[in-house]
Amino acid sequence: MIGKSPFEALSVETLAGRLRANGALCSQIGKDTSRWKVREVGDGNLNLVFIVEGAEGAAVVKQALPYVRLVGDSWPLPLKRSFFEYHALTRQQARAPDSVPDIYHFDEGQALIIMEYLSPHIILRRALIEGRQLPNIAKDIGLFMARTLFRGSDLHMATKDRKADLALFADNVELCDITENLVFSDPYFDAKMNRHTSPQLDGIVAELRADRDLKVEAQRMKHHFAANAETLLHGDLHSGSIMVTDTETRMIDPEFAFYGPIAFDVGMLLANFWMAFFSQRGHEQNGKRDAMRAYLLDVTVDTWSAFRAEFSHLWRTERTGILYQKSLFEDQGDRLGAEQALDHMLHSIWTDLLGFAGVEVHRRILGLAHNADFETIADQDLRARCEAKALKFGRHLAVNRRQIHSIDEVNQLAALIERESRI
Ligand code: SR1
Ligand code: MG
Repeated sequence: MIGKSPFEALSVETLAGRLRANGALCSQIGKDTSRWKVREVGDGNLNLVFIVEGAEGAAVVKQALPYVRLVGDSWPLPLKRSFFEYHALTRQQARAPDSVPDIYHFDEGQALIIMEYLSPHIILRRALIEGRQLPNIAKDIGLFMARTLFRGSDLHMATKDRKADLALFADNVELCDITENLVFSDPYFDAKMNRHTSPQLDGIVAELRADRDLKVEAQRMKHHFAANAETLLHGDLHSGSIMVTDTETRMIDPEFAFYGPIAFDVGMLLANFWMAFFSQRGHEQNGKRDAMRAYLLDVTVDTWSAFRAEFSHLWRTERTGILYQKSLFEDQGDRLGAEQALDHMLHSIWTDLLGFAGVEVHRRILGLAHNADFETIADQDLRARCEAKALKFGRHLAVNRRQIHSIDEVNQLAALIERESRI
């Protein structure tokens, strides 16, 4: 029985005994523990994730560990990340209904969240590696980002509530620290936990680390991330944090939730589509991936377009916070003034998301936490060629972001680099 007892990690063997009296779980899956089947399926970098099936249904039990699972107990990490994940999920559910799993139970002491088992959903990253084209992801993710990022900001919230939330999530220090180091700094020097495909990428890695313009831009992005508490971010919105079927899309795992710049989530997400694009060459043995590559570029266009359209709609209909008050614009008959301010805002988001996307691409190839898109390419030379192209692309985004004016321009560049044979 779990209650106020000290934290103890669950295991496949102990879960049923420890959660048998949990009413929320029993009401989802049935009380008869002799019928419970427990599997540990966590393949992320940090936590335990169990699927528990009973006579009447199934649920997911997610538990934080007091250390980074990927590295081991030499890297302690506080259990309170589960608290931030729970609170982020409840806010995302309210701001973008049906976009996250339903939550059945939260136990702060055991750092444990019991939530909806999403089935037959699979992780989006896996689907993209398999070459599956999901028709709804661009619209669903674009809407999710616009709704959560707009409604968690001073554009919409009562400022008292936003400040309370800002204070609440400000304590997610250790997870921010991971992002601050792993995303913005480690890739650009010889940090201890870095790794890359070697020796194939050694030359490019040395070039990037000696690239002053790139280092300066990466630090400007870090500064922007750390100093702009604009909205409640998901904080780790990559294709491994999204579950899909052909018709449904759900965002999971917001344990990195934090008040930061709107462009961060959008840039991280788009970077993962661009990495999926550059990795396709490595998965081509299952058939030609030209159509998949075209699909992925279309997804970036459609995601950005869905985000912009919904953000603009919310700007016009739900701008109830302290920023750009209607009393200064629409109420004075100055609708164009509000539109002008919206254009400025979308332009800043655009420029910044390119910077965040550039560094995200770099850290997934040069830092500690790689992604399966590249990692599952068994042929090291082929993998290195895909990665080298992505690195070049990422550098262009980070350094030249102010001179890039449309997503079509970005995608033309991606297609050009992808076709280059001498890399
Ligand atoms: C040590 S944690 C490494 C990465 O895993 C998470 O999913 C985040 O992306 C983090 O940066
Ligand atoms: Mg995660």
